[in-house]
Amino acid sequence: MEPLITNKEGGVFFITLNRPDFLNAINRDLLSALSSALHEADAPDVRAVVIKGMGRAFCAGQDLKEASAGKLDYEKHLELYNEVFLQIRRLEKPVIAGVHGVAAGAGMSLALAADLRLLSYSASFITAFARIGLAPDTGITATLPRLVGMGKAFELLALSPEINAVQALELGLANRLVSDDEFEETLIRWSTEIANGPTLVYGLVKRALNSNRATTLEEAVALEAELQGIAGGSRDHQEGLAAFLEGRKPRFQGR
Ligand code: T3D
Repeated sequence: MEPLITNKEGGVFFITLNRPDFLNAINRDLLSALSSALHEADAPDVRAVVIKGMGRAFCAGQDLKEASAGKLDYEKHLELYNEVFLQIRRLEKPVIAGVHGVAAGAGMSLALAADLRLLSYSASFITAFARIGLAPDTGITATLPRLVGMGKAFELLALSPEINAVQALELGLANRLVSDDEFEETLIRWSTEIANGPTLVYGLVKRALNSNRATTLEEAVALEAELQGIAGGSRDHQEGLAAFLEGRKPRFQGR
């Protein structure tokens, strides 16, 4: 069975982790397939990316059977995880994690690397690293404190409680929460809506939020001005202005 399935519908590139018998735990094959899929998603006709899991979970993190078979040099292995994290963060288009069932360890890191998270009520998060005597990885130390603040991030990473979907929404780990029945349809509808948006601007929003350059207020406004220079010269901006003046909805091309 292929560890990962991809398909494109309209401007949305769907990536489905496909090891349902192991709650989509990430082994080497799945990790490299994920990296290849993210390369493929970096095409101009792709305007939004969805990452989701097959079966009853989003992803249970590193395949611990592979890890315990002693096949892993952790530091080396993390280069692959880090590559995937950076690919998601550097992709200048919205990445949406569709989380139903559990997202644990590197599975949670993967969900938090995305720009947006749609959860179903069956979703839960467990950082899980400390539970098995590991330090947090795959970018979660960069994303989690930004979403929930330092104190909560420490609690989640150190004590590793299970966070249910409602708690996740309250903490800011979810953008939207829907019933299990509505989940698939909402994921398709929402990602399609997003894929029809001003993709170039979404990419610039992501670049600005990723940036560590903005350490002072002066640097923050300077970066905003640089990115506005790009957005202000785009076709989508012209279309946005024209649509406003003509009293109609804009038809964005993503450029
Ligand atoms: O460099 C590096 O590689 C280090 C990177 C590490 C990053 C990490 O991700 S560390 C964290 C790793 N993940 C975990 O510690 C989570 C382990 N799994 C669990 O704690 C539980 O499975 C869950 C809480 C996620 C779900 O529990 P439950 O009761 O719903 O399901 P289950 O019965 O435990 O699991 C179902 C099957 O999936 C089961 O297989 P079986 O017995 O039916 O053949 C189970 O062994 C398998 N499975 C679940 N998680 C993993 C897994 N198999 C391999 N690796 C897993 N992570």
